[in-house]
Amino acid sequence: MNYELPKLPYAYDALEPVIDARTMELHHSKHHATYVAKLNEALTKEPAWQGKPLEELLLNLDTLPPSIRMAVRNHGGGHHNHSLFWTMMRAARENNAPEGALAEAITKTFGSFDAFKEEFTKNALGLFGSGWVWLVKDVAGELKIIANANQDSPLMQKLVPVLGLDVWEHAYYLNYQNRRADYVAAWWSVVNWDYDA
Ligand code: MN3
Repeated sequence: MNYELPKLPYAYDALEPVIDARTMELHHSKHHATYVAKLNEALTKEPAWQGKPLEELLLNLDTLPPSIRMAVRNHGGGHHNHSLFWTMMRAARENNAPEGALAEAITKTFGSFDAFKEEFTKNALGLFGSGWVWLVKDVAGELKIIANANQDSPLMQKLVPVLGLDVWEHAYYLNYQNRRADYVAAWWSVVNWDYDA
C-alpha cells in the first residue's frame, strides 16, 4: 500500500489573502506530492515496512533499517507535517483564537494567548534555514513550543503536534518574499483552532 497525497479540505484560494492560491497549489501539488512520491519510492527497498501507519514509522525512526531511515525522516516527516498543516488552517477570521480546554491550557502555560503568540512567533523568526515551529503536548500532557529543522516531525521526539507552522521559504516566498515576519503575523488569522489534536 502506497501513501497518498490527501486532498485539501478547502480550495487553493480559500486562505487568500493570507496565503495566495498559487502558493497553496505549488505547496500541495508539487512539494507535498514529492514527499509522498519519494517516501513511496524509498519504501520499495524495504517491503516489510510498506503500508504501516506513517505515525508508527516516525515514532520508531531509530529502529528502521538504515536504508530507509533518512528517507522516512525527510519525506515521511514532510508528508506527515504537511498533512497536518492543511487541516490546521481554514479561511481567515478576525480575532481568531482558541476556546475551551486548549485556550485554558495555553493561558496556564504561557500566561496569556498573546504571550503564547509572541513566544511562538519568536521561534518562527529565530529558526535558521528551513523548518517548522510547533505547539506540542509532551507525554505528561504539558504544552510547549519547539522549533524543528527540515521536516523533522514532533513524533520523532514523542511529542503530539497541536499546531504547526511551516516556515520553509516555499510556504511564503511568492507572496511575502523574504518577509517571514509578515507571513507569520498574517498566518494567525487562518489557524484552525477547531483542529483536534
Ligand atoms: Mn512545506
